[in-house]
Amino acid sequence: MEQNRILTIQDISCVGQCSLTVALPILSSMGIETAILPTAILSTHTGGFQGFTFHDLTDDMPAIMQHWQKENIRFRAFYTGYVGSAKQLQYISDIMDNLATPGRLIVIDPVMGDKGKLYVGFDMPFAKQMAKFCAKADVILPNLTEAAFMLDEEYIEANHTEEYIVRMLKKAATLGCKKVLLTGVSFEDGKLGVATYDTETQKIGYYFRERIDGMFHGTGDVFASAFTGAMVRGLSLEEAAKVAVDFTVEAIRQTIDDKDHWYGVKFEKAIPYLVERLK
Ligand code: PXL
Repeated sequence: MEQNRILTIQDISCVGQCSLTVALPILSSMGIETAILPTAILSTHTGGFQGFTFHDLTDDMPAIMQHWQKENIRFRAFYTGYVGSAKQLQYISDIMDNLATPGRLIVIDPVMGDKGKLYVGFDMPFAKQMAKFCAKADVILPNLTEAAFMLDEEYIEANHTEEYIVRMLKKAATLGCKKVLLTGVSFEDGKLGVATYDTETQKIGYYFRERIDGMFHGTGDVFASAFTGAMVRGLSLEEAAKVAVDFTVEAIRQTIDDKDHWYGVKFEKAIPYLVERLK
């Protein structure tokens, strides 16, 4: 059996253009066989819809892993996003240990908040568990909110100093991951981007684009999916970061004229750009 597939582990928000409904089409369009492990099923995401349903799938995870083990199913890469509980982190950790091909790649997006606040349903103890879980990663992709909660650091929205960003990158690396990619970095008005740090080469990199004003839900998942796909396709940390930033900007550009489209971005319209870019 060909084992060159990725497993992405995050929730299914049935409506709302985030998590698995974003990761699956993006990774597939990048030519990567993608298996999924849903952590929960929600009627919508939690970022603005009222009265969403939530069905937790934690207790399904051990049997799913056992079945995959029996069938000798393996994964060459793992990408985790929205995970609901510390218990799930333990199961996911077991899956990574038991079902990886040699040279596995692990990308952890420690999804738990944005704009200085945790999402509904997350708390400080979970942030600490997620911080521990990050030790397993080749690359972690926190935004500045998530980094601040995991590292007991101050959250600063904009006008960052280089000293602040470098401190966040280096402190995040002490969680035990090999590479760190911080999103939401801004050294000057009108520019927004990412910072990268590779512990092996000690190299720090930056990539910025013009800031597009507004709040765009789900862009973290769009970014993380394209980044992971680019890494799996063999791009370097910095190249994968650029592709993912540019794709996310393109998805936002496809959305800004539609004022009613508040719950996500129209990443589908940007997929041709991504496919072309990777040729
Ligand atoms: O985009 C991150 C995300 C994923 N899954 C669910 C969410 C959110 C952000 O709010 O609510 C269920």
